[in-house]
Amino acid sequence: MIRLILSICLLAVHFAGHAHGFRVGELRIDHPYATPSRPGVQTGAVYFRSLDNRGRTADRLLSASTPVAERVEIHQMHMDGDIMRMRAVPDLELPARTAVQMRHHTPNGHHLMLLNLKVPLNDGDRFPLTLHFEKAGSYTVQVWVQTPRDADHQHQH
Ligand SMILES: [Cu+2]
Repeated sequence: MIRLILSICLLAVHFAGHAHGFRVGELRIDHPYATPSRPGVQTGAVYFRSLDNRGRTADRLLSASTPVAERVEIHQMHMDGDIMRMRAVPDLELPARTAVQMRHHTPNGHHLMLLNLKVPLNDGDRFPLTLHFEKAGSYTVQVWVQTPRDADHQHQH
């Protein structure tokens, strides 16, 4: 019974229309999406509209995993002169009462990098992604594959 209640809470998808979201304890994971992969390219990127910690204590995203890729890295954008680049970071701090930006290529923003894709990601696909949080534990979200409106950037490393 407890387990049933728990799964109903965790599965609460409370966004209508073209967005979806998940709650894990005090964390709100708003609209996880991935850009379609390009032919011959073995990497993909997952963004969230936001990752919001509404609790009074900080948490941390430690890692992530998905059946569609061999490995997932946490990446952060940074400016290198005039060029926006990305680097892998060991984890992502989620301060109390703070929404972390994980939108498409915001300066200093984060995203999750999918390395060695096992299948191509096509517009309209959905795939599971398991997030491992230090305090909130592990939680699986559904990622929507879609082309963002400002998709004129190339994803470069
Ligand atoms: Cu990246």
